Amino acid sequence: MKTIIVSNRLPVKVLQDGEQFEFQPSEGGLATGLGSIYQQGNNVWIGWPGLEPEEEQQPEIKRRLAELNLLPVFLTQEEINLYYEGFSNETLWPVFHYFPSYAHFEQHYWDSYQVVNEKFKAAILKILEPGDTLWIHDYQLLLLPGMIREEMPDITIGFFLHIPFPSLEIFRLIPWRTDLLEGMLGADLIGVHTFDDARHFISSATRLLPVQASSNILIYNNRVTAVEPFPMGIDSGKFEQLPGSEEVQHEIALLRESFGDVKMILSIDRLDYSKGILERLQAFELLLQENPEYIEKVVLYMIVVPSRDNVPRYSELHDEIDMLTGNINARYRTLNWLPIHYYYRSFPVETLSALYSTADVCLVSPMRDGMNLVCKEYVASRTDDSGVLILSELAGAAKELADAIIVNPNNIGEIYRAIMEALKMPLDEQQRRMKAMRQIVRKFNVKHWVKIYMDRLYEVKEMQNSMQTKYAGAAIKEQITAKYTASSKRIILLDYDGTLVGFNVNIEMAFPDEELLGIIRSLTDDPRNHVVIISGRNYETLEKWFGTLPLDMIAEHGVWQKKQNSAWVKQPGLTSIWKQEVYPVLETFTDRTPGSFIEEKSFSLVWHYRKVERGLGELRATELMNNLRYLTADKGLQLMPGNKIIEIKNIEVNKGKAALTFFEGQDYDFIMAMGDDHTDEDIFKVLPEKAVSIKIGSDISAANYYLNNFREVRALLHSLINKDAVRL
Ligand code: GDG
Repeated sequence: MKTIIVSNRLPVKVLQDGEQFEFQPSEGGLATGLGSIYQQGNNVWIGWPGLEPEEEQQPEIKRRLAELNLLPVFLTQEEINLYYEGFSNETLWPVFHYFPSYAHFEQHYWDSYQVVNEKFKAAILKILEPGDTLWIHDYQLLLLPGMIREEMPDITIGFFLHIPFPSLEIFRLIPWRTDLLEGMLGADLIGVHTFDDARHFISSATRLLPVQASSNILIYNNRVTAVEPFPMGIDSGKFEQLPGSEEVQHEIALLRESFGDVKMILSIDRLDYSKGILERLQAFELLLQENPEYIEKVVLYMIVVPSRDNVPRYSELHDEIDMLTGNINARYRTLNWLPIHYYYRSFPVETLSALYSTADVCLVSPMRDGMNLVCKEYVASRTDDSGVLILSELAGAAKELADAIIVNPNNIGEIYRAIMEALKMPLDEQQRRMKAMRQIVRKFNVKHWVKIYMDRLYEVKEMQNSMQTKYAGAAIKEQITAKYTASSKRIILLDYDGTLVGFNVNIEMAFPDEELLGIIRSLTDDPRNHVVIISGRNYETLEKWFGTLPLDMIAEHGVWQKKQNSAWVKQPGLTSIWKQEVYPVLETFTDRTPGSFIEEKSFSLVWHYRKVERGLGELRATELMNNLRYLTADKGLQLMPGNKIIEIKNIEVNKGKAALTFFEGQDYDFIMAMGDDHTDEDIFKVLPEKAVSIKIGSDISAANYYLNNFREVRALLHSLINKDAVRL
């Protein structure tokens, strides 16, 4: 059993010297965090090595990478253009970072994205074995979990999205949105950085696909996927220790010497429009403009790491940054002082560490950022607890680092005021805030992140196994039929809506058709069969539909019972006086929610929202539940959310309890119950072990088996009747 990490890029730096390749493991946060996993045993990391070698060079590269437990997926230049720079960076990246107007929706980008995801799939399938665990990373590979799931239905798949997940109204703009969601839902656990990302994913999944959600657990195609926030951390130990090293000490000394008393504001990002670099420059300019006393007293030390400069948007941004920086420097510089120290290149981590240690202020103001690790690295590096972090509220990290000065990155005036506040902040205040943030960064470090993610992934897998019910396929049907034919005293408990007939938007329209009546008649014709229809409907309806057949009935989940040839009787001791208080509450919700209506039964009230706009109905239902929770608790009432309904009923009323009354003094040798919603779960739970219980429409149940829909139920009932008839 091995673990396979998959990401677009392998964690290596390639040093190419003519025909020769040299590989160095990268020191990035993700690589460090996952190092403990992929470097062990026969575990492996699969990804693009970051170069396009000739075909004959590939085996050698493969061999060299294998020594580092890495397995390459080679991409052609065209694939890099269309899948990576195209669909990943010109379609997904802008949409996911709330820049939809920058997005290109190009069919050939999408085609290539699918082809490359398939390529990754092929590479994985070559080595994937039952029992293995896959952990797939990021937006370049959104389709991959679904593709693998199709081939290996039981394999454990984790997926982590490192960038934000946008709100539904933004996400739905993508022409291929449902394919992307389906791809992600192939995972068992979808990890994101923040609760908001999880919330947005859940709302997109439930609105764009027939996904059922119960809090953060989603059910799609009868499979459970959990969606949860796991805020990614950094290798905090490394950033705490680096400033102590000789090399970093030396660089710190050089920086102190050249800046002296001048305060340093640090800014480090990859070149990206999501990072808010231009707005940051404008805020710094405002500072100099409004407060000339800061001239020669403060510098902005700005590193922009080259990134994606083949994408036109990025090269434009590069030009704009160059220009604005040039303007500010030209306008404000003096003979001995340059306001912005701007570098368009990357530096060794030792230089970063020296800068983190020296900077009085770190200014991190992205327009959107999944997490942002730079701010955490700054915090971890401040071993004397001094320094001030200014952080955008739209970086995932702002959810954890509440002691930073939090700013809206679009509000240039606010960033400017935050810089002023930071420059003037007394040391004890700096230390109070930094200490609190350092504790968080240290505790939620990248190893912790990997651990809690992996632990949760296995928990989700266990949860799936414990909830899973077997599909009543051909072999199981055979067994059920064999039991049925071998028995002589049978009870068959049948729910109605969703079990014997399909779900109808009009509740009056779901009456039994001729085929169904034929099946029930054949069942009841057999003297060995005791058939019970056990429904939530009112007794008048059941009487109208089945009153003439030789069967027993339970209406309103157990309030009313009718044994063959006798009258309907009511469960004793029930009261409905509570309706006077609950009804008006339901009425207010009905008035506010077009399409909803109230159904009144003798001992229960039902609020229906099946005709309400999707999403609004669910929202109001949750609100209604919260509203009624206290009102119902002390009145012996139960609140039952069902399929597009909320039912309020006496707590003693329960299908399971009602079903048991048919077992008193009886000794059945064949017991079968079928039902589709969670009121039927009460029956499944009370039945003796030997009973055959079948859930309809979902494999997540206390029942032993499941079937997909009422047609399969009818087919099973048909085969019971027919098999038996043949034997007779
Ligand atoms: C994506 C998401 C999420 C920067 N300059 C140099 C250098 N760096 C290192 C930093 C830091 C990393 O690059 C940047 O990480 P961020 O998190 O800030 O940003 P993205 O690259 O956009 O990452 C982001 C992240 O994924 C993880 O899930 O936080 O939101 O966008 O570690 O130190 N490293 C070196 N020289 C440099 O000049 N050596």
